[in-house]
Amino acid sequence: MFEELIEKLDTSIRNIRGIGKITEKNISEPLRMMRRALLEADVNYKVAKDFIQAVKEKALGTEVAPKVSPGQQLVKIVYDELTGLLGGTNSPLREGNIPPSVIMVVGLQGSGKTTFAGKLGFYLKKRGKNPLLASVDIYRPAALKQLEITGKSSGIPVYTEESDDAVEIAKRAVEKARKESFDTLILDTAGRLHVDNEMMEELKKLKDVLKPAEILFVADSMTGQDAVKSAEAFLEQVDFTGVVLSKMDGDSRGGAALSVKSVTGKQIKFVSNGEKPQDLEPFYPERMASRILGMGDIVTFVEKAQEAVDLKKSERLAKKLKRNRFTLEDFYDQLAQVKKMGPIDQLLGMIPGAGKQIKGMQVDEKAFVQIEAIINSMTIEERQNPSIIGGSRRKRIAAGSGTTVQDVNRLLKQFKMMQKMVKQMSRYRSNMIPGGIPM
Ligand SMILES: Nc1nc2c(ncn2[C@@H]2O[C@H](COP(=O)(O)OP(=O)(O)OP(=O)(O)O)[C@@H](O)[C@H]2O)c(=O)[nH]1
Ligand SMILES: [Mg+2]
Repeated sequence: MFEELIEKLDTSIRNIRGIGKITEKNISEPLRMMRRALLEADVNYKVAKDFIQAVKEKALGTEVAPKVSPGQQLVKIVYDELTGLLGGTNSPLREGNIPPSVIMVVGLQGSGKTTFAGKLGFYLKKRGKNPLLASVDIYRPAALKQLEITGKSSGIPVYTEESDDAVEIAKRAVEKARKESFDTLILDTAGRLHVDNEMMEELKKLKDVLKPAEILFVADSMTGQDAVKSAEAFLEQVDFTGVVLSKMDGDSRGGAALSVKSVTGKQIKFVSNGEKPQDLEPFYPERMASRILGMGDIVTFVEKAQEAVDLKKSERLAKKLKRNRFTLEDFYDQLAQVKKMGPIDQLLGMIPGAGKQIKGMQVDEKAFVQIEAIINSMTIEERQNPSIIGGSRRKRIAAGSGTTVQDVNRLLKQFKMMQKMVKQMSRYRSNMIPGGIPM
């Protein structure tokens, strides 16, 4: 599923990952490649264009979080946009107030309606529901037989009736469902080669009479952009509530599917990817985006770093580091941020070369409170320029913070160590990690 898109996007994603700094110039070529990959994978032209534009604007308007490389940040932005394009979050099936909930299945001829109706029955039954299938395809006698076979292989009862009035059949199917305590009625409708008035009128009538909880439009993903066009036509006429992408197991380019949500505004609810009853998946935009980009790990990493670190403070710190002005206040801020991120030793492990230098420096809860008290007892001048803190000042600070001179000494020593380390790290890391150092 989406194989071709995944393959096409792979190179441009790798290029994006390698970006050293997010500037208009740096990102324009990789984004152009990405746009081309989307178009080649059959994504609607306007959708691709808007997508790239949105990524670009976000990229230029977002600060890169510390500990995250600009490339990783950009991948995260692409992921977020893609998730949005696919519908944001999973949208479960709606249920009606009074059973049975009616689910109408609509779409062009051969799009996969009958197959999907059977699979949906199977899916619901596995989740403890008690569905009934019915066909209102009055135009092809073979259609009833087909649904009966489908129902049998899925283990779902089927209501059929030979009549030339679709609405009457549907009413009686609802009646049967109600009487026999089926909680869901899946109604398979007739397809046409092209959207025509007679067909739409019939669907509208069914909709008025049945008040379905869901009208699912089955889009044959093999037909590419045509599926998107017919979706638009159906939307205008019957205003369906959700989309099913069928035949996603085929060698379709899949890109059309990416456009459906954005063109119709309706959520993709299921992906149908085979002919067996179990070949049906509920659609999860986030998981799909992750699969398409193959980048789930980076996304989680960037999210974690963004949550934990105060961007503004890190930015200020980065500036200070450039001017070699790392003060005790910054020291305190950094400790506070590090604490927010989780167990210290785990974090130290993530900083190459840093672990050994800070070893022995205890940052437990109590020590932290003490450090705060000591720093609070200093004058602004002392915090910004600790070298002026001689013996008598140390005594005063110890007394003011309820600690001992030894405690103050230890803190000043730790600070000096940190300052030295920061200087070293900023020398070889500040170019790689815009926004600051990891601690
Ligand atoms: N590979 C694959 N084939 C599918 C899938 N869904 C349906 N098909 C096949 O596509 C063909 C048409 O499927 P149907 O379910 O009969 O389509 P329909 O929309 O009910 O067709 P009409 O009732 O004639 O409008 C059949 O040969 C199905 O086996 C799918 O997800 N994957
Ligand atoms: Mg059918």
